Amino acid sequence: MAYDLYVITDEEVGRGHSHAEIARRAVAGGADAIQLRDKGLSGRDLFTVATAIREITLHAGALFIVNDRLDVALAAGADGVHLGADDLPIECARKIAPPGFIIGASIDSADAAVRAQAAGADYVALSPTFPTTSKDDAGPGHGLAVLFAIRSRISVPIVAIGGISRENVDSVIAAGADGVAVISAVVGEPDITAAARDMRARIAAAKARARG
Ligand code: TZP
Ligand code: MG
Repeated sequence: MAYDLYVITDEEVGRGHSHAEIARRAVAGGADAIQLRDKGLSGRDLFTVATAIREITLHAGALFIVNDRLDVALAAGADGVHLGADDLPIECARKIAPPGFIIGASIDSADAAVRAQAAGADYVALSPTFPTTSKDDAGPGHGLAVLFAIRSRISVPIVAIGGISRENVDSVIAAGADGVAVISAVVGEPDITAAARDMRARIAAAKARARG
């Protein structure tokens, strides 16, 4: 499963584009995974949007992950759910989810990454890797040294999230990230598809440089 370019939908950053339109434009630019993230929608509205994005991602061959809500993710036929410290514990989600269902976890340290992997996470996201303005309570960035430390302690993929830009994506991959999850660097750009394509190419080039 590829998490190289993991685009998180955000209608505020997306200048009037709907979640579905953001997803459509991002996969057209080669996004490997789309996360539906909206803290304000009711479960019913989130389900409706999730159903639309499921169609878009299936056609594009991209992964579809729902933020926070395992119930919505399962009901919409998503590939997975992304869970943070305030969401269902990973072990609980694992009990409910069918085999093969992806559970991603936000973590803030190498120890937390080890615990998340042991609990059954399929990938971890270092949150936030750098400072971000897209999440109010994100806190300070943990930085490349923490990313590097995590790499030697777990085997599941690591996604860097928070403040990832075209300028720093190379350093994040070099520090051991398997992919980057972004809002502003893609969703906030005037041409979402072109921005996704550019980030995707930068990630591929960085991986070629870092891993040979
Ligand atoms: N979780 C941790 S940081 C973040 C989320 C949802 C926001 C990432 O947005 P950006 O604009 O790529 O920094
Ligand atoms: Mg959450």
